[in-house]
Amino acid sequence: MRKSTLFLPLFSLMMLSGEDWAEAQQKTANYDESKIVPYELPKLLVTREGTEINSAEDWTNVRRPEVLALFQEHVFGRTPGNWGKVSFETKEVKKDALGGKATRKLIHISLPEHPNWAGMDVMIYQPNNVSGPVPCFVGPSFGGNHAVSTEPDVPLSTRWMRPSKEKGIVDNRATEASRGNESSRWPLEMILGQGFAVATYYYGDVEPDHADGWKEGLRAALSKDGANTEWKNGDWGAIGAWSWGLSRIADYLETDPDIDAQKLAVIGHSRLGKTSLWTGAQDPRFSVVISNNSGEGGAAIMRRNFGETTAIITKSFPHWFTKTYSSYANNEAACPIDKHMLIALQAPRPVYIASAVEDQWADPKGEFLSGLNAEPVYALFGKKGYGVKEQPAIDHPLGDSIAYHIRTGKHDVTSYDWEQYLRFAKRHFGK
Ligand code: GTR
Repeated sequence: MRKSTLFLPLFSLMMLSGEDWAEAQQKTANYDESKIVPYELPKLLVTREGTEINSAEDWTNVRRPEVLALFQEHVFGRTPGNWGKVSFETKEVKKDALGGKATRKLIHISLPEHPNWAGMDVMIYQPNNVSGPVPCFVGPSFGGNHAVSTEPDVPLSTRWMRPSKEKGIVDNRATEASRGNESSRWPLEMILGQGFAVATYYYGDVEPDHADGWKEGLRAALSKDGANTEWKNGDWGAIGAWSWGLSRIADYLETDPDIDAQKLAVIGHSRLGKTSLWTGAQDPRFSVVISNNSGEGGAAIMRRNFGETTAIITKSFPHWFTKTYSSYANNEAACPIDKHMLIALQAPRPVYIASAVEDQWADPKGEFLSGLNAEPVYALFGKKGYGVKEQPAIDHPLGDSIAYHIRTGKHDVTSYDWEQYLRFAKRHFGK
């Protein structure tokens, strides 16, 4: 009797999925600023050999490649370069979408040399009342194109989805009840109404988001041993793969005369906000970069043990990162990067970091601080950051080439967030 009561809770704890385990940690994590152990950030403007960087040119040619390599080696892994030809197939162009306000396109992207990967379905909405090529927000979705749009004729994704009763996911598959479940995060009419297009894909098209997901995704298809691969230190993780998907959308958009490919803004929320930052770091074609509540592994300073930590994230979601990253669990000081360097990798392009006050798990102050500490790199390009040293009041957006807000409410993407991103993108795209 005693034995089984002891055994059961232990067993159920062992059976928790990474998602559930992470959620359980939210209750016991540290949210007390005074308990943060003092730390020193790695120096942004000193090379590994100790040379000081004083010019934009030296940042671009010497230190930036070094910092990018550090993120590959220690955090996200290296994106392999062996995918070969990329093919685009236009599945649909619907000129009277959203009641005539938009054209909706569905483009299937695949790799003819890697047929084991089923490819990705990109959905684009562009405004009808605008002449000439338009700027475009590019971002992945958690639930598929049918979840972003409320239009009933968007094909339902048939791919694996994370379990969610309220999102209508049954046996890890979307159902009719899943339609539109992410539409509040993608206010299409508002975005298109301001002259922007939106291009999105389901992140699970590139890799299902669970520990073994890579076996059915792009990573196995590109590796020479397929699903028998052993991921070594420095090999890419799922965030790298999802980010690769965003770059393939940019490949397509460069061929689409309706889109101004000089004006692409990459955007992502939460784990997909980590993905958008890594995309901006690797792919300069994204000329504006937006991180919405990206938290640990994204914009938040990893040396602050506040909310989610390196130890927690690498235990619950080891597949997101390269293997090496987990060696910094409770050992952050040994890591040669911190997240101000991920923000600096976006320079001189404008970057927007957003937090939410009820999203303490993502460490809003840590998200703010990464932008603040990236400012010296922007300064080398004559670009301004926040213009303040302290986190602003709630719902008081600020900043120039590095911008920030902390809004009322919880972990989410809201119209308030989009209002700021639209204003920011317009300012920087000169609209
Ligand atoms: C949480 C995870 C966060 C964040 C979030 C999300 O469980 O701990 O790092 O990525 O998921 O993506 O919604």
